[in-house]
Amino acid sequence: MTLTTEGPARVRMPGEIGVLQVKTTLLQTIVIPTFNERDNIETLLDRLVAVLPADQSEIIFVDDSTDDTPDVIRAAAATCPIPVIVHHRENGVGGLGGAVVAGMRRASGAWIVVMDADLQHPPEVVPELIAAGRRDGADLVVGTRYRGGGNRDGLSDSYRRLVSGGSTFATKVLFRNSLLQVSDPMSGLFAVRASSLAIDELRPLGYKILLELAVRNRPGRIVEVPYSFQQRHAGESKSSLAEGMRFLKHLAVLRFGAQRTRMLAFALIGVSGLLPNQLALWLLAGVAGVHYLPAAVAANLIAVGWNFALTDMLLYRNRRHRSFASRITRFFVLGNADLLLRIPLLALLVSGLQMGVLVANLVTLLASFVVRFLILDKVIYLAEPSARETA
Ligand SMILES: Nc1nc2c(ncn2[C@@H]2O[C@H](COP(=O)(O)OP(=O)(O)OP(=O)(O)O)[C@@H](O)[C@H]2O)c(=O)[nH]1
Ligand SMILES: [Mg+2]
Repeated sequence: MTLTTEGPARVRMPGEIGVLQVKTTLLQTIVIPTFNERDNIETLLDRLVAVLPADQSEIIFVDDSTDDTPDVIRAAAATCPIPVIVHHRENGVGGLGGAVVAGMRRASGAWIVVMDADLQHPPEVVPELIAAGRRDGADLVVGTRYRGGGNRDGLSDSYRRLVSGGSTFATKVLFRNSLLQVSDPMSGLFAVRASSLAIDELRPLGYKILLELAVRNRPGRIVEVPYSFQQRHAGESKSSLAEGMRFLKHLAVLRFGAQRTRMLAFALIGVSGLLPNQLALWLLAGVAGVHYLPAAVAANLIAVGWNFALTDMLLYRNRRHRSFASRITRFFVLGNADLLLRIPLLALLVSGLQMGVLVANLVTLLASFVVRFLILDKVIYLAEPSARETA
């Protein structure tokens, strides 16, 4: 094995302050995330073997499959001249991005190349990525479909092209500074110099690990290598609407931070609660003839129920450590205790400070919103102890 001089990955071990230098013994590690890709493995390995120096390379598959893909990889690895590691995960934490980071942690190459298993990323481009990085002294080499002869012909239909083009544009606008040198921030094909990686700073969420890396690690020099995005070789796409929602969340967390993103989502849920609130009030007071005060209290209860359902199912789905009964009780107490705060505050603003009723009402709603969010976020839906510092 050749000992390269290009520098090790930076890894911080649990409980350790500072950075541990991991020895890199190879030129390159190819990290390939797989989810049910059994029919692509053989061709993928054959094509990688044809272009990579076997004594300076390793291939790490990080697999979250529910089929026999890991067995297929192990069988192919037995005759593969390049060492192949299969890291199968039962929990699939962080999805594709989490898999890539898990692979990076085990890499011993001075360069880590990330690519898909379905041959949409031609294996023949891998040596070009490394050569460009070494030649230009780059920390990050991005395979691009949008520059210098690259293309995205493999995107199956115009809908996929539109989604891909739209998300590329939005991402470039949101992260203008970090992505100045990157024309294809959605790319899943890239090479990173291991010594420039700060793995512990990455918080992968879904597909867009390159974006995560470019924004949080702030690599020095970034260069691009054009390539032609191919049709999927075999098997099925795993991208879905849920993955699209995860991407939007990823963008928001990267841009605004995790807590402010939750606050924004909580505000949107709160605004959406106006609809059932007004509807219930109209039905009770307008149609059924109930007095407007009890009708307003009932409408408020319905809106709190609506807010609870959305908050519990969407916003804090991963933090439901308390029992359902405990969560719903606390949520309702908070949603109605709200009135205890708002009514005296309203009286103070209107009678004490001579503020207009509508403006004062808005102020109390905003104050209550912030207080309720903080109680929810810090008391009712407590983060796991280990996740608290980043929550
Ligand atoms: N380990 C792991 N790999 C995943 C996961 N989701 C997708 N992958 C892999 O990530 C790569 C990209 O996924 P694809 O389904 O091809 O996504 P895509 O390229 O956006 O979609 P298509 O263009 O339709 O192929 C493939 O190698 C998948 O097997 C996951 O949750 N865990
Ligand atoms: Mg694909």
